[in-house]
Amino acid sequence: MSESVLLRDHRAGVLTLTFNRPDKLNAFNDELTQELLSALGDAERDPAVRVVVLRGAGRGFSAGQDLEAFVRLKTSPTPISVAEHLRKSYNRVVISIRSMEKPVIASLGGIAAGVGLSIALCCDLRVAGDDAVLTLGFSKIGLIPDGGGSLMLPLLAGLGRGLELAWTSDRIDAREAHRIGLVNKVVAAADLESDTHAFARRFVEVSPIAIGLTKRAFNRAILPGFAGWLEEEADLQEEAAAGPDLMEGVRAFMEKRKPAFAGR
Ligand code: T3D
Repeated sequence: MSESVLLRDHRAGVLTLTFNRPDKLNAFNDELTQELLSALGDAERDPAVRVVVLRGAGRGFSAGQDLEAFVRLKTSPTPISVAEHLRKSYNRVVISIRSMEKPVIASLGGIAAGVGLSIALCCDLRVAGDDAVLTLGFSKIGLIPDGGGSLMLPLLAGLGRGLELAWTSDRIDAREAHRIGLVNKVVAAADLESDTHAFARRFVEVSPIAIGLTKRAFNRAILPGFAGWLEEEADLQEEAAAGPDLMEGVRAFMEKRKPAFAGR
């Protein structure tokens, strides 16, 4: 029997969910997305779960949408639109993260790219190993940051820095991510798992009432339109995906060559 694409480990009030597609740099296919959604729902309902940690198996957190799976979705006899796909997958994941009144912490080791990075940015807190590399990656395939990335990136890093990272898809290391406010702390890569668990345990000690209502207060103060913005973001992504640039970008990535964008 093949191993699950999402591993669950519940210890001392901390539920760790591990994306487990290491041979694909934990890129998201529909199976992983649905497993994650289901695990987040269970975590929200289970009072024994006080903190949730998201991490990736192997040498990365996640490389974002699985581009091979994406090509299959786009070229199937009944293709679903990009906006539709976002609404039934990533938007539900990040709404679940933001609305759960418990801390959700991303533990970033190795690469975090595309919607993998967006999901991490939608978490409450981020711990990075000193081997972490963050890149938006969307612009390289003609897309905009989705999964809440177009909101959380400028909120955390500021407008100018956010736009620069989104437009260039430059890779930044853990220290730079910490300097510009994208991660809360940087630890030695070898200690990432244990240090994240110890950090998560600190929130198990705090009153769950204070934890939950503080998150609700911050959400209402700073992100009151989060779900509505995701709808608009999905529509913009649909516009970006309407022309040939998206498939040219994806094919160029898979063929390991530079894309020749038509500008549409
Ligand atoms: O409808 C919708 O839902 C649209 C929503 C889209 C949301 C998105 O996330 S769009 C963005 C998708 N992600 C990307 O564009 C990132 C693509 N990957 C990369 O840019 C690089 O691979 C990384 C920066 C992530 C890592 O670079 P590096 O040099 O460390 O590794 P690599 O050699 O490029 O990749 C290693 C392998 O993973 C390689 O396969 P191979 O050659 O060893 O067989 C590569 O093809 C594969 N891989 C990496 N990313 C993906 C992937 N396979 C499928 N999907 C991926 N996203």
